Amino acid sequence: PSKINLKDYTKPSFDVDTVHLDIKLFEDYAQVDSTLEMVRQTAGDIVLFGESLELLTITMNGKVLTTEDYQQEAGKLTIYNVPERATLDIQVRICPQTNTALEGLYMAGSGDDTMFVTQCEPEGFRKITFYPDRPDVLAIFTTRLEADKRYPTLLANGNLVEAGEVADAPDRHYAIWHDPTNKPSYLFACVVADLDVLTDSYTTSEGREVLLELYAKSADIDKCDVGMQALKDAMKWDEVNYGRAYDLDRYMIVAVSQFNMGAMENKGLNIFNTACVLSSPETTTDARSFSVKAIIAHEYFHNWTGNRITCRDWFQLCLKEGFTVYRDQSFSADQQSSAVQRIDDVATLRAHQFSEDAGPLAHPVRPESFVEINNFYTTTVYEKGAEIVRMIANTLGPDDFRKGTDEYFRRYDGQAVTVEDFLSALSITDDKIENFIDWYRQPGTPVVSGSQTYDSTAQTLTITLNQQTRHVKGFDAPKPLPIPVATALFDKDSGAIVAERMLLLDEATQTFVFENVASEPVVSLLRDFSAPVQLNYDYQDADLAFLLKHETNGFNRWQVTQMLVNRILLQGQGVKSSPDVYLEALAQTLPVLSADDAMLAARLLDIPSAQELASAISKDYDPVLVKEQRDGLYKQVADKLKDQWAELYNNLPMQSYEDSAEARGIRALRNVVLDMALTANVDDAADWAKQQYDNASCMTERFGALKTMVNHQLAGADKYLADFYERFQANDLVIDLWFSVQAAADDVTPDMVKSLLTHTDFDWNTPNRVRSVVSAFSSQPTVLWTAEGLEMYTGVIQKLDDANPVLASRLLQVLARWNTLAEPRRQMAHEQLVDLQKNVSSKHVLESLESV
Ligand code: BAL
Ligand code: ZN
Repeated sequence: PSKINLKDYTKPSFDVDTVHLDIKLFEDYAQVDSTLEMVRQTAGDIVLFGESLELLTITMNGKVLTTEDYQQEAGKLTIYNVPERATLDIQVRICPQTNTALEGLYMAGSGDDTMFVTQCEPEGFRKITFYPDRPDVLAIFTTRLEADKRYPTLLANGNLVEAGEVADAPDRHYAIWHDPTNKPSYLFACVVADLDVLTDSYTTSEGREVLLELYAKSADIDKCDVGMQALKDAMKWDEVNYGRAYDLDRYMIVAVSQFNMGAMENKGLNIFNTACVLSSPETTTDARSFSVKAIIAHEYFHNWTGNRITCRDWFQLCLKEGFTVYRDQSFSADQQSSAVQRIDDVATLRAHQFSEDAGPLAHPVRPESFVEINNFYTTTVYEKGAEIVRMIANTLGPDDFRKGTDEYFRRYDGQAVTVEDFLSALSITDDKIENFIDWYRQPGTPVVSGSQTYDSTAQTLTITLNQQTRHVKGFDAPKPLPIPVATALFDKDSGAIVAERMLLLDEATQTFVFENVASEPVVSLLRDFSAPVQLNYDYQDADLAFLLKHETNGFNRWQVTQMLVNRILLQGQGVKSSPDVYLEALAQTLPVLSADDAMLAARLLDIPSAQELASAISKDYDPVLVKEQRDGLYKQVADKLKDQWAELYNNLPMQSYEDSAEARGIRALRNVVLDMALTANVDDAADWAKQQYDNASCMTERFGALKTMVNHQLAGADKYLADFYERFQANDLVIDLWFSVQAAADDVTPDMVKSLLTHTDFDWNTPNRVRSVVSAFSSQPTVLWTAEGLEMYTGVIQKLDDANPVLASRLLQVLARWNTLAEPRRQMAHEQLVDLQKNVSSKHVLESLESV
């Protein structure tokens, strides 16, 4: 497949002023008539994109075009000899009913329970009609939808202009929507369905009364309150923190059960995966419910960072995603403990993005070429992109960052822009910000190493830091990046901070001198994870234990435990630590912390999963050894505190459900303590699990208990699994949990997964269900990286390659680390991937296999 390069970007020859779409849905096809008013911008032909379309007619300025006037090849339709202005009328036929790729307009559901929805980002609109489907072509859309009346809900972007019956067709009706904002085609959306709606309203800081609507199936409408509240919170938050108010009279969200992504920010009409919008205490875990709020906020924030200011081309995807993730992370940090939010964001980054950056699919936050842009909706673009914005925000400080973002919105509102434009606006108070561009261009995670010397005569502490980034094949030799290293010096006697500075490491090696330091301090570096780097500092275990005790915020304490764990399990910086210091420090910290901040206590007990630990291993990765060591340390923690688990568990009693940070913390810690107690073989812990399940007030408690029973293979776990299934049979999202807990079980086998894949409730057409088995299974590397495990996994990819290549390629990315495996697994994995390569044809999957 051919590559598209950033350096080849050229402006479109024609702009589109207005688009009129008329989409008529019939039993087994849809007809799409469009009228485009086009205006020449530069010399050249009109180039329209179109895939899986049957072209019926095309006219220009009233004249029917023939193949003399245009050429159609490889997803493109080129029209020659176009005057300055052209009105194009295009009629196509499409088949949403057989569209299993879930891009463009597709039918979701089955039998009597179907609906039609769209997903156009990044290049789905070209599956609806021929169009200059690129983000730098902005137009005003008017959409007419026509369908059978058994689909009473007809929605499109913007405002409803008209609705009524179709003349001479008593079973059919229509609606016309007009979106007054200029938008790229990837933000187009429509929905044809039979849905209930939860309605609310919000008055913006500018005095606009906005109708808020959340559409879901009638059985799910009682699970929409959390999402609605989150939307109102997000609207307010963006006004307060960025001065951004909503700009239309209506904001709609639609819940869809078959969706490739989490959600989509279409202008005024967000479409959400049900998993990312529905929430109720009985059916949704706290973690999921919290992420529902974050995703609602994320999509809402896109209205300014993505929709009103959009991307010039898809290489700039991080422009909207990195900034919007940073915004949703900041919003979430205001909804709970900011330390816990930072822990979760950094844990995700380290587990997934560092791994991606260390493997063959490493790419810059702004890639320079791609075959299939869908393959670049990655943690690098999103999460590392957010870290860059965070570094800039921290470098500028809140006031100057706000000046910079105000300038960005002022300068580029209504435009399609680049990362350079973003940096240029943010630089108005500090031109060094433009140096952050190299973070967008260079792949690989920098490693920052360092050491200190103390001069007691001069009373100076000198810290020497250096940075190194691996040279990723196909890219220029890496350059030093500007790396902000938040640093504090702690007095060894008092435990107090004696100096605090943000060091900017922007050369390969640099020294930083602290004056007037009365005695050699303990240095805390990279506080709050001030840059997305790996840190190797010349610590003694005792320094880390000291920091665990004295660090001033929860994030930094967690970071210290992670360093200790890494030194125990991965010999960080060549140091092999004994677990004693870590175990002792935990034993001292936990009892106090569990009473003060249960959520943080739960996080401190986190030992990274075997999968996460593997992401730090670049060579001769042995999944069995990593799991043994990881489980071994987990058992040591459990045993060390064995006498305390009962008291801790009993001090966290189950109460009636409450959605407060404190209540969520207690539930999280109780689940961790339960698992620890079972690991330590505490008497009665099996009964606690059963009682917790039976008396649960919410899904966090019930599912926590079930998961523990399954993972510890408790007698009776099967009975509880069966009960769980019975109770929640009607709820797809809970049945996804039921599948996932089995597919991710500690004792899972490829055969068990195969039997889940053939269960009557398994459905290849529902990405959530596929992920609930396949992605869950991939969290068990010791089984995944076996001949049978890989055969099963690659079989899934092969099966999905044609039907849903976006999903297939996403699932395949888990296997990218095959080349770090120790032999003989490496060879075996290589052979299976070579076989897979021969049996797939989508450019999505082929691009993800390029390094094989
Ligand atoms: N734009 C795709 C979904 C999201 O990142 O919001
Ligand atoms: Zn986004």
